[in-house]
Amino acid sequence: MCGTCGCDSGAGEVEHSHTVTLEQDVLAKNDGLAGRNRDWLAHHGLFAVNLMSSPGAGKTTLLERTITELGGPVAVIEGDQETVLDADRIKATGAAVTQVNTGAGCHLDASMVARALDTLHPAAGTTVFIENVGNLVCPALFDLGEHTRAVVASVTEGADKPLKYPHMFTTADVVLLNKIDLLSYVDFELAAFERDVHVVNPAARVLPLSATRGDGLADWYSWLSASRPRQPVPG
Ligand SMILES: Nc1nc2c(ncn2[C@@H]2O[C@H](COP(=O)(O)OP(=O)(O)OP(=O)(O)O)[C@@H](O)[C@H]2O)c(=O)[nH]1
Ligand SMILES: [Mg+2]
Repeated sequence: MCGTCGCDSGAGEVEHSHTVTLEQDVLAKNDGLAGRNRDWLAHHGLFAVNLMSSPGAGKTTLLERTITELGGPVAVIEGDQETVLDADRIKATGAAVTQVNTGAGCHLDASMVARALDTLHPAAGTTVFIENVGNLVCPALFDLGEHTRAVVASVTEGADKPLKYPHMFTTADVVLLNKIDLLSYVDFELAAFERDVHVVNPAARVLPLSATRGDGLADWYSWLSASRPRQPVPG
């Protein structure tokens, strides 16, 4: 994975036949920085959600609609290899946004998120959505210090993804199955998808939805508010 796309090149990868293993120290260093982000977020009264998916599953579309309908202060960290296209879409909603371009890298890491938080400096009570780089592999390995992880899958990708990309689904708190407005046009077995998510992650919630048509979004908003950490009562 990382060895072929160039991210973390020279940062300690060991290649064994067809698999590439990130050395533990790269991940350990990231975990340390993620812990600092977690403390920083708690100290500033913020709620952070890491949104991950393959390219085009609908992360930005879901964010545009969520920002408009959820209410309350929202800030967004946009991760993409290149361009500010997604940041421009988020900016149009009125939410604060900063774009992180990873160049050859295929995931956000905790240090990138620390810098983005420093730029955004969201006010207490803000929900910080982190749109990770579209990729079902590497982002799963990198803790960003987020409170919760949402994986967006879509019916056009096929129902076999939980078993083929288990790391992504294993670390998810919620799996948002997007584009269900297209179910009648594609060969996608919803029951098999849900079963396989629970094979790799029995605790994950699966929420079918359509970011464009609006199905299931009330469940997503309820899930967000239930997952928000309770703010300490001042004094
Ligand atoms: N039919 C349908 N199309 C959708 C839905 N959600 C998103 N799309 C379309 O899917 C395409 C990709 O959506 P994006 O929101 O840009 O996807 P993304 O996950 O942010 O993509 P990357 O940032 O490139 O990884 C766009 O053409 C959207 O209009 C949905 O619920 N139904
Ligand atoms: Mg996007």
